[in-house]
Amino acid sequence: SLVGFKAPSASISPRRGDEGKEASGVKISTQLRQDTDAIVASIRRKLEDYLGPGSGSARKIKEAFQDMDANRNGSVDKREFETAMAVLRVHVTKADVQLLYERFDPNRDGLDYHEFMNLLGFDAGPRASASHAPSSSSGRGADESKYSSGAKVSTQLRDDTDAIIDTIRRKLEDYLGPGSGSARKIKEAFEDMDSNRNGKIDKREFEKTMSVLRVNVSARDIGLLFERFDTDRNGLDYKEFIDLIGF
Ligand SMILES: [Ca+2]
Ligand SMILES: [Ca+2]
Ligand SMILES: [Ca+2]
Ligand SMILES: [Ca+2]
Repeated sequence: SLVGFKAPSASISPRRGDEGKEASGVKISTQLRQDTDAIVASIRRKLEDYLGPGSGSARKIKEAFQDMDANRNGSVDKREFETAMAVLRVHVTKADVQLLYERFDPNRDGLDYHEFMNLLGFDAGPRASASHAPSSSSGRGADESKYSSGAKVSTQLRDDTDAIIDTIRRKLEDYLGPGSGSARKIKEAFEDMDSNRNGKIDKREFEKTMSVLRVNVSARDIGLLFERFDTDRNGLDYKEFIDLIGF
């Protein structure tokens, strides 16, 4: 059920400029934006009302996404979306849903978590190479859905990196303090780590943060982490970072 997750209200950050571009980096027409802005705003508002005040954690939003994804295939299709809107008592027409999906589901395979975050107003940054990345549409198994990149990770690589990931998550939580799970804090942490502000965390930036967090990682560990999470080998973008820290 949708009952029980907290509102993302305090965590929803205003989009930055970049007219004509979605956070996903997909160009959309001004017309489509105008046609959907009102309903998007209404959905965000209703979600906040329904879920109550307070800042929502990324984990809770993930749970909400999983609730909406009734058949658990990793994406919210139009029918699942309509059901959720009915539960939330958001009045949307089929035409509205059509337009929303045109805007937020540019690859037409249902709203994945990243696209859902965009709809909610979390600017997850451009998907660095959506067109080159391994397609998540081609039969992503349920067991892989934890890694929203859809990339297959070898069991060996997983074993080699799980311990260090746990350490990093724990240290990051300690460092961020209360509310460390909020999407806003996580976004801020990402921006802090990305010291040259190019939208990606490279290995040097990552290493530097680990020393600030007093996480003892070897260059080999970092190599393995990037092998696992930076599947397109251009630095950790926000989405990959989210995968790493476990949301
Ligand atoms: Ca689904
Ligand atoms: Ca999609
Ligand atoms: Ca960077
Ligand atoms: Ca990357």
